[in-house]
Amino acid sequence: MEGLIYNMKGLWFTELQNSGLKISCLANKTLHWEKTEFQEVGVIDTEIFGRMLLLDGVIQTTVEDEFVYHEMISMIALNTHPNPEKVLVIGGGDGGSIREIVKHPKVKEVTLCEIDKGVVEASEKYLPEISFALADPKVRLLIADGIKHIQEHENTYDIIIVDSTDPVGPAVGLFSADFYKKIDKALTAEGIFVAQTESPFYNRDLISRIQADLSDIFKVNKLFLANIPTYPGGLWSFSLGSKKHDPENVNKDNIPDLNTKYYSKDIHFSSLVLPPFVKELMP
Ligand code: SPD
Repeated sequence: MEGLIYNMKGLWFTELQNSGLKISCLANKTLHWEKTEFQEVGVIDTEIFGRMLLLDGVIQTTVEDEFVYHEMISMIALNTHPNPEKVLVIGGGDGGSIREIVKHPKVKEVTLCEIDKGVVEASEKYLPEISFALADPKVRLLIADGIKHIQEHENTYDIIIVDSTDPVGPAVGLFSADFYKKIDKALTAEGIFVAQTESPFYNRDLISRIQADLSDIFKVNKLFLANIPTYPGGLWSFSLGSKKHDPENVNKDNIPDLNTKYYSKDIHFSSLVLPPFVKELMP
């Protein structure tokens, strides 16, 4: 598998995080590898982060640090919308975001639209602690193209979450202004959109372009941050577009306790406080 190298010190997985940066993890074993119609899907067991999902040699999630990403991509929007009954996740075939979303008492139905069946199957088999909620009765699992799905579902979802890979190859379209306009149409009148939007250190142009696009479409546009050790630079960004509700104006007393390990009532607000070098990316 791409990135796995044996040397005298053992089996090391290395991700080329960008043209000048690599991260290496000591691996105990390769549990799964397959080439699907869309990408290379791998699961390895690592010394520090436990089992790790790789897509085209890029770390997607690990058993040890996944909670940060999955709680944050889900909880800020869920606790900002007054009645998040219908939620859509595009991508996210590992099921981690779904696990968080079904925790919310107001969610009635969550649709997962993942293009690659191989990601869902590998996650169900090797990452059960992340994927188990895919079997929840509130979940509707579609193996389909997310862009096509939102085009066919106007005024349908209260929250849309784009839990994508990096903006290369098949995911490029999920980071475009055209896509955000379609998201806007697929959302209901008080709808909220959240997407993972990469590193504020290494993807600065991308983040400022996304925020500018969102500010053209949505009444409220925000960026929030979380620390994810296996992603480039550790500090990670999420972008939010909202038709009405501002995550900064949420009443703290109304945030339910949903058994989270990173997200909390305080983190809800503090994650939206941007250091000056990130604030300057905002329009
Ligand atoms: N650099 C990797 C970014 C991956 C973001 N998506 C992760 C999907 C986890 N559900």
